[in-house]
Amino acid sequence: MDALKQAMASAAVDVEATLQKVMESEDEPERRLFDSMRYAALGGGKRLRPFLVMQGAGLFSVSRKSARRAAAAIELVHCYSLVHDDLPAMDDDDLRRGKPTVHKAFDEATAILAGDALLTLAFEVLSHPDTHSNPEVRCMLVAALARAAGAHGMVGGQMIDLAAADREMDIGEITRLQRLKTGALIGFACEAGAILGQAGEPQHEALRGYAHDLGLAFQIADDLLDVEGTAEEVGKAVGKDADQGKATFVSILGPERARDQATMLVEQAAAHLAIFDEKADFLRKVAQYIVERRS
Ligand code: GRG
Repeated sequence: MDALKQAMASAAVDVEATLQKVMESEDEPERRLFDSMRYAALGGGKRLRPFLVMQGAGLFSVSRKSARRAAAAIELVHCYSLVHDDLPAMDDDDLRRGKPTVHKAFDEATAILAGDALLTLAFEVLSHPDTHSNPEVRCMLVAALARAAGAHGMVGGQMIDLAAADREMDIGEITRLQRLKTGALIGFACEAGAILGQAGEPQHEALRGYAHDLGLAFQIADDLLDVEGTAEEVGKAVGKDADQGKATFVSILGPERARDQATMLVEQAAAHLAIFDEKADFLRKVAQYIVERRS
């Protein structure tokens, strides 16, 4: 296994353990809710956002425990978004991370509650003193994640996406949609370490620039996988964008130009990290991995 994959696997193990701990079983009657939360959040996914948190935290000598908790919080929000996005009222998907979606394995009402509980648990985790000894830092983390996940970020992007279903969008509109829908959470993942490490503005600025380009490259790769990947590889239905007549980077630019654009964004992302030493090497490498991945 190469060093990047090893580091990603190690971050995934760390975050899995923290997720297990914060979702410990309850007795009946809430047990079903905890089962559905664990089903949604444990044992799957690339854990990319947690990896970004851990690597960002590594730039500022943040304790592994703090980084793990922030990483778990962002993964909880990500998992909630997947559960709700898969619901019949949204994307209506049966397969996620290679297994039946939460509303298929449980039921719709339970899936809604599981998403609600995962989202709120993220803020409980961040605001706990174990995440950081300084309450001001915890408050900054909570505010930044709330902004990234809410109407000014992911949920706002999802609304634009729904509203765009019946009309053409140009490349500028798609870029804005994706910056909110997937970019905002990736942005928080990249900056969380700087918040935990109480880094200076130039460091925040560099990580924001990196995250911006990384988020777009990630989305282009996701669009390409929807066209070129198989359900077996990606663990979810493919070909959905075309079936729904959705405008994407790939439908507008074509696969070749989209791939070129992603490669250019990866180079640009790495350039933002010039102010950091070799501690940022995995962040440089993961940008490349993101566009080459097959899942
Ligand atoms: C429903 C509130 C709400 C928001 C939904 C992010 C999102 C907004 C929906 C997810 C649906 C989706 C497929 C978005 C495209 C990009 C994306 C977030 C893919 C999934 O992320 P990965 O590839 O997934 O990191 P894993 O499973 O590896 O964690």
